Amino acid sequence: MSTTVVRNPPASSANQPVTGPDEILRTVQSELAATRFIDVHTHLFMPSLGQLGLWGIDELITYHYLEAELFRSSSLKPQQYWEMSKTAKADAIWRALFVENAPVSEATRGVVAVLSAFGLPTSGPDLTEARKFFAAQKLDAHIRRVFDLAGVSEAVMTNDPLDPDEAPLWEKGAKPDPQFHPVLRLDRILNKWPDHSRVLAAQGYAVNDDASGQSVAEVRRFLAEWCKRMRPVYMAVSLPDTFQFPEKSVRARLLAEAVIPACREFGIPLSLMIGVRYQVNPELRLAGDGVGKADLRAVERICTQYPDNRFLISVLSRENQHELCVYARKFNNLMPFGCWWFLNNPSVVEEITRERLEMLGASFIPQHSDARVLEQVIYKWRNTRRTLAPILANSYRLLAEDGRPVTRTDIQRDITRLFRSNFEEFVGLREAHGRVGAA
Ligand code: RAT
Ligand code: ZN
Repeated sequence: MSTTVVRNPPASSANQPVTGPDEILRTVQSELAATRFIDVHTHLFMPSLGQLGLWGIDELITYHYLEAELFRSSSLKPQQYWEMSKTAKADAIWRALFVENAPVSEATRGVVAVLSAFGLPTSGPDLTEARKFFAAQKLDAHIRRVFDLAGVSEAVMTNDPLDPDEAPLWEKGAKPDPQFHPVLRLDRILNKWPDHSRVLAAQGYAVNDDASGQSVAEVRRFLAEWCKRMRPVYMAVSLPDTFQFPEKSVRARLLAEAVIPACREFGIPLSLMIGVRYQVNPELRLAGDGVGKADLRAVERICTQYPDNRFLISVLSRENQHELCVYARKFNNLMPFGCWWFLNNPSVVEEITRERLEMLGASFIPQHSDARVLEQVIYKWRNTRRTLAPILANSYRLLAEDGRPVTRTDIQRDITRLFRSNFEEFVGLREAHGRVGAA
């Protein structure tokens, strides 16, 4: 698999100025289409992690983004919904959001785009045909086809060493896959220490409820063992809008004395996804989280205090985006990435990406898919390309108007940087991890 799927014109024409807004837009569109992206944060799993990976029509329709929308357009109560089978849930969502209403929201439109990509009916009364199609797919070939349709070469996973369904698969030696990169996810340890310290203790680590004594050293030992087992490209945690650093808390102590030093030892970044208000409506389960504006001085302190560490940062609140750009201008160990979850709508992505380009040039990672269900990468990356093409084209138009004509080579280099090499370099993907085969 190569970085680009369509060969570009000969070098001579690639270095000619691209003139006029229409030609600039067309060149940006063709380079976006030709570049295979790295999806830097997903909830997808490589096939050797067995049943953990979600795919197919029923998973697509019962995505938690759609579950949240169901309760706005149906009289079904969450309690009734949770008691239903997966197919009955999908049928209820299909009826409420796709048959009784036009699917105009971002998440519903995404399902339509996926069905259409596979030539399946997009406005049928039920899901019979789609179910038949997905039941006939063989996973390995299906993954390759989906990645081709999405224009991605690799997806970065979210791997939880304390998930009782996932950990044993790694312990047995899950077969690595060049299309998927592991990430050591730390939410259970950092956000729910009392519950999970007991799990660590049961595994033989000398930890206790208040993280005193040998606890911190033992967490570090746990992280080192998992880094050797998983070879993650980074460690990651999602954090509430109330996140502070430093502070007197188990989380801050574990971050400062175990996680950040372990990242340094293994030469990998730490990803902080900040701004979730957990379980604002617990009845909605996974769909029940909200958003809050965070105090990004915590990020400032982290970047200042640990200049030898690298931090991938995504913030959930729209109100925090400008500040994040300002911090990225101050600290080159901070890499802003993605427009996640409630931000992943064209109106918001447009605003954030324009701001980032204006303040940071091409030195950021514009988007990740956050896909939970394999086929979602098709619509999420299609939407990203569609939303970003005019924004990038506009930057080149302004540049040309100001006296510096742009070439296809300029455009190609920026797009490669934004969607591949900023990530590869920041995490050291092709060096320490030796996963060259993937792209
Ligand atoms: O976007 C999502 O699916 C959220 O539920 C979260 O998973 C978020 O992306 C996260 O990684 O915490
Ligand atoms: Zn996520």
